[in-house]
Parts: sequence; C-alpha cells; structure tokens
Amino acid sequence: MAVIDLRSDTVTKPTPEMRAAMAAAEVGDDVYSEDPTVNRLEQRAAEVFGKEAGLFVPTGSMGNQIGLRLHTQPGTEVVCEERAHVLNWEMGMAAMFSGCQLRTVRGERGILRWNDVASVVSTDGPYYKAQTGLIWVENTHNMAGGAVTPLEVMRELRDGAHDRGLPIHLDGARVFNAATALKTDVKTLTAGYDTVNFCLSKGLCAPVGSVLLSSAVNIEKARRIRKALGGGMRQAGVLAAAGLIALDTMSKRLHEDHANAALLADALSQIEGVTLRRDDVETNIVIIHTVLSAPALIAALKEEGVLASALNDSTIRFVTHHDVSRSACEQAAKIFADVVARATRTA
Ligand code: TLP
Repeated sequence: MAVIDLRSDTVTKPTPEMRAAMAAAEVGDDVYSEDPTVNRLEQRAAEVFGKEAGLFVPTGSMGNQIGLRLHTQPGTEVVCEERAHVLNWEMGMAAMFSGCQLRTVRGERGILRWNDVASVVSTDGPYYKAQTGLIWVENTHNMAGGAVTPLEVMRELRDGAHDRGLPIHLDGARVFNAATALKTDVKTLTAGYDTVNFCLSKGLCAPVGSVLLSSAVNIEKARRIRKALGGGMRQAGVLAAAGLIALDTMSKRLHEDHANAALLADALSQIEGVTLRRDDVETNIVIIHTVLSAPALIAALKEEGVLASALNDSTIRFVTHHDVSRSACEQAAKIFADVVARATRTA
C-alpha cells in the first residue's frame, strides 16, 4: 500500500536532481568558510532576499535561536504570536540559550497587528518590567493553518518595531509559500527585517537545512553562535548542493501544493462533523476541527495508509507538498470521509 503522508512538508525527500548535485558537490571545511558550495548557497540566498549575508544552519530551529540570541540580552522579552513555533515547538530554547522570556499576543488567524504588539512592548519602564528586546513574526504561520501575513502588515510590523528602536525577526520557515500566495517575492516581503530565517527542508524538498539572513556584521556573530550550538558542519556542501536547487527551482512550484491544499480543504469541508473555514486555507496547510477524537481518527486513517497529525484531541493538520500528487490528495479526502463516517456510526 502506497502511503499518503500529509503529516508535514518536512517529510519531502530530495529530488533525483538534488541527489545528483549532492553526489557531485565540491566541498571543503565550512568551519573555515572553505566549502565552496556552502559559500555559494549563502551568497545566493542573500542575493534572493536582498540581505548582505547568509548563514547555512542545520535546522529552522537553530536558525531561529541564533536570530533570537543575536538581538537580545538575558532578561529581555521577545514578543510573538501565541501559537508561534518559537514558543511551542523549540524546546524552551529562548529561555535555555538566551535567557529570554516570550510575551505573547493573539493574532486574528495568527496574524499580528502592530497596535496589539505595541500594547505589550516595554522600552522605558526602568524597574518593574522586563524590557522588550525583539519582535517576532512567523509567515506563513504554521499552527494558524499556514496563514499569510500580507505585505502591508509585514511593513506595519517592521516600521512599528523600528520606530520603537526594536529589531524584528522573521521565522520564514515557509516564507516562499507566503510570497507565492501573495504573488510577490521574498525580497519585497522581507525588506527591512533585521533577521530572516527560511527553511530549505520543508516544501522546498532539501533533506536538511535553513539559511539565516542579516547584515554582514550580524552574520559574522551568528557564525560564532552556530559553532557554540554545535552547528559547524564541515563538508556541508553535499547538503548545500541540494539547498541551491531547493532555493532556485523548488521555490517556483509551491502554487501546486497550495492548489492541492485547496482541493483537500474543499473536500474536507463537506464532511459532517468537520469544521474548517475554507477561506482560511491560503497555502499548503489545512487544519480542521472535529467533534470526534482526533487521535482516534488519525489512528484509523493510518490503517488506511493516510498519515496526518493530531494537534490536540479535536484538531488535525494536513500538509500538502511535492511528494503528494493531486490524485493522492483526492484519495486521502475520500478515505478521511469514510473514516469519519465509520467513527460517527460507532460513536
Ligand atoms: N515545523 C515542524 C514542526 O516542528 C511543528 C512542522 O512539521 O511543521 N518554524 C516553523 C514555522 C516551523 O514550522 C518549523 C518546523 C520550524 C521553525 C523548525 O524547523 P526545523 O524542524 O528545521 O527545526
């Protein structure tokens, strides 16, 4: 039975073109900045994003945490959306590694607005409050169902932060999905952001890796922080070779994943007992709510060869990507409808 894996776009496998490039990659010791393929990826990523420099890191989590460390002092606060990855999925590293606490704001569909952020920013009270050190944006917003923060809101947040003298970081794990949905480019979308981290390993299909982008001065500091975290990867050109294809080729096909997510959302929204705001599905993530037990549905679905993630007792996430075709998505939706019907009869 061919498995239809909709748990995450992190499950994508490197393409044959990537594997060929990996086998042929020229390499050197990247801790000495002597890996030509890593250097090429970092320069190319900086060019695509219009930033001065880039740093290849093993994971999105590491890129985010280096960004956080770069901008903050222990005892300061990072303001983020309440469902942000940095808060919920990065193992408490803001506290563990940078000595920071996270101050959350609820964004409508995960989208922060400056007025709400400003209401929790603290830059002048000398004694009784932690001072804000950094503003944190996630676009697309994973746990808000791949929601896209529009360009004008990205600018509003950037300008609001800078007017208060605060840096702003973008967790752009899926920023190419955001740019695709907005029909813009990542350079325009992330202009003026002090640090941007994006993932090569999710919808872009590279086996490993993210790139942190910023000023040349920040990236020099970031290189030391990466080493401290054990992220100096030596002959990492074999990975960067796949990353170059991810960046330049795979970033151009994300509309296909978005179309498949739309198709899936259309089909799932017809199922009784499933709640889903169809218009909220803008990119490659579909989050549904169900009156039945989500873990039980996931287990039954797995028996039929379809994998998805239960986010809690009543919420399920499906993520479309390169390795699931349109017809596989259609099939997954039919199987899910059958599983729900069966579970409803026995409930
Ligand atoms: N997201 C993973 C899980 O960790 C939840 C997924 O399956 O979606 N920022 C965002 C917005 C992410 O979605 C993720 C991974 C990361 C950062 C971290 O990337 P990695 O897994 O490379 O550390």
